[in-house]
Amino acid sequence: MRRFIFSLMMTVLLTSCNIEPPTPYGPCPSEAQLQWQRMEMNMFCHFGPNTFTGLEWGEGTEREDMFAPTALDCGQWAAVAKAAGMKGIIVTAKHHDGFCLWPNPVSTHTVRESSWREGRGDVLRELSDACRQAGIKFGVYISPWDRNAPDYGSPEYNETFRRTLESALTGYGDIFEQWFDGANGEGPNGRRQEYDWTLFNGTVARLQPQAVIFSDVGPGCRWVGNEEGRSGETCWSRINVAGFEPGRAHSTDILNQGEADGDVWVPAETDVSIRPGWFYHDEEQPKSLQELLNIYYTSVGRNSLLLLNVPPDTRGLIPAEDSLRLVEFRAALDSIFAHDLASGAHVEASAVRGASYRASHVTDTHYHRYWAVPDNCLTPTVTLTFDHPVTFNRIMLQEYIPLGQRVAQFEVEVMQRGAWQSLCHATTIGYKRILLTSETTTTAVRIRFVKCRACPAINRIALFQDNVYKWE
Ligand code: FUL
Repeated sequence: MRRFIFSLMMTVLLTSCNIEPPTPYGPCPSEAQLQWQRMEMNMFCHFGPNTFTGLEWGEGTEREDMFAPTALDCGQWAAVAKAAGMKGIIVTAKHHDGFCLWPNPVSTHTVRESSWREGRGDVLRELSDACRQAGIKFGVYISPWDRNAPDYGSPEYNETFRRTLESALTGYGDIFEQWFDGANGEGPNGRRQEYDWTLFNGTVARLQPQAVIFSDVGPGCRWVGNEEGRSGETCWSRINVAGFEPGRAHSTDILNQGEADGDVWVPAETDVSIRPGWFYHDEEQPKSLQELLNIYYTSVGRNSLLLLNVPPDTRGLIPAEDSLRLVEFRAALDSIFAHDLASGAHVEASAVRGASYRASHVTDTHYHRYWAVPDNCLTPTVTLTFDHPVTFNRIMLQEYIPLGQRVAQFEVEVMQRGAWQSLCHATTIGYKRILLTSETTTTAVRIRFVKCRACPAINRIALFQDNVYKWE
């Protein structure tokens, strides 16, 4: 009898410890998309003939000798990116003018035809090596639109472009992101191209299976719909893609906000330049620290990845003004997010799925530990209580996105003079959401989930005091 009771107790104990995680809801990120999203901030480098001509869209007829950096040092680009806390660099290996920053064997408009380094230079080689040395990832922008390729506008060009991809995607190590621009203008013959996206995406998938493919409609990540650094206040990482293709995508509003019922996981990437142009122009200046912080809050803080363009100049170096601004930006982010005021809170929830999903997981920093509730519990609350009053003006929340995006609406309340008062409310969370609030002092914060598409799974709630960004 005693043995029976013992084994019964063991069974109960084991089942309570091994409660199944919530079932993934809808489309979910692939491992590569999850790793990509966790990078949060990457650097974009527009560099090529336009750097020297002052154009934004080169004609394709520029002499190769125009490309003449006097002191190219990709180690400096990587060092700047690293100091700014960027996890990867994406370079314009080929922009619309067709000029290739590497000796592409299927083109005669490349570094090889220039006198830079006696035609033996290769920017992709130098940058991929520098990234590897700095411990950051390397990605490429390769424009399908080509104003130089003689066969552009004919079926043969798709094969030329496939071989271009093949040459850039082999021999330079792992590529974390392939950036496809949807622009489709006229080529040197005045013709436009019918792009073979199945061939292009298939080539990337075959040669660099872990690469996240960017375009208006993914498949890896999508354009956020503007170049101002602004993701939607509501931002789903899902969209419907049937019937759309790069350059012929949804409205920019849909790209900006995603679709709650989207059939595929294609998270938003916010690409924006630190200067007015994408390429370096002498007369332009980098954005202010306040502008950069605003961009951070409206991109990383709204469930998207920030791809910040920092254009190298005619020397082939990132100008001092830009690198200093980035160091300031990093220092500001570090000071804002260094001290999580919620870390010592007592956390209680209206429901808990089981011991492995306890509420206190929201204040630890272990990515794969999260708070979850039973399947039928769509409107739970979680309360953080403090021994001493805390003062904060930023709230950060993270959903455990390996299980999909589940929260559609929530409210933040704070304890004021013995009663709960509403502080703010918002819609989606996704990978990361940062809410800006007025400065608030309280002994307890409660998050009330008002509408969830499936029981929420939350891996982080944090509070910060930002004394740098002046939010109106
Ligand atoms: C656009 C391009 O046309 C711009 O020149 C720039 O490269 C930007 C990132 O994407 O579609």
